[in-house]
Amino acid sequence: MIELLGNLSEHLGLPVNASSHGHMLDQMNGWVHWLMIILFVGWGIFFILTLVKFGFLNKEKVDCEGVKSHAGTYGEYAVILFEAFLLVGFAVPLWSLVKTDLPDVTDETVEIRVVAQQFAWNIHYPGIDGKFGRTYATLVDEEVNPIGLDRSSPHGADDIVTLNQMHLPVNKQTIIYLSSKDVIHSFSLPEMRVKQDAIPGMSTPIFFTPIMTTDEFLLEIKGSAREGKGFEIACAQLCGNSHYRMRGFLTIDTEEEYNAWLDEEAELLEEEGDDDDW
Ligand SMILES: [Cu+2]
Repeated sequence: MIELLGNLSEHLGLPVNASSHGHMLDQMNGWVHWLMIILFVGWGIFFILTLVKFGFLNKEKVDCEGVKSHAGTYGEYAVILFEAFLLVGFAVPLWSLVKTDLPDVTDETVEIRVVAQQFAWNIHYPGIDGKFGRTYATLVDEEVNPIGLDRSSPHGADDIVTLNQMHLPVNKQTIIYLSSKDVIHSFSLPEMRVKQDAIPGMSTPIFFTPIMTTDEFLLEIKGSAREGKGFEIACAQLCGNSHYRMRGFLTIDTEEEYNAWLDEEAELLEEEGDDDDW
């Protein structure tokens, strides 16, 4: 029953869901829409009844005593009960599940940092050692070091930093530590059902598990208006005059593809290092 009513979300034009928790949010969305449909139809009927009863048909019979029936009051109680049920029964447990109950970090967990700025996404990978190097505001150089990474700090030498390009392996728990360099942005992955404000001075953890690779996604959206366009990172918070072009790209790889990409990035880093020696 819960699932059946929640399936209304399939008809709401939502993006394809590509994360393990997404269907729960969609179901919740379905339930909220049922409540809204009931309220809309209920209030609409009430409005028309009122027009008929006290309006153009019955002008002479209108008295000044008002309504004596308690149906309206009971109706309001029913709505409050249903809203409380949605809030306590669904929304609060779901919020804790997808937002506050941080998963344990294991060897299998993918941890990355995302630093938003006007108007780009800097993606920071810990590299082979799995640990992030230190970053300092004083080292920030918009051309060569946008996040101020200290390559000489412990664990910093192998870190990988990309601009607007995020790769993740499929079916792996991902934790993103999100922050911002300037104003408030909002990190949004519509297909992953992830959206979180990026706030300067704060590191906000977000977590999800992708369940669909980019290749599978491209097959899934074939024939739709979205055809040919993979996952994107959108900024969902008006953050300045070029907010509209603050767009990143997310590729969900198979495990092998992901490791190959990491190797490639590590090689590029080495080549850059060689260049510096010259
Ligand atoms: Cu932004």
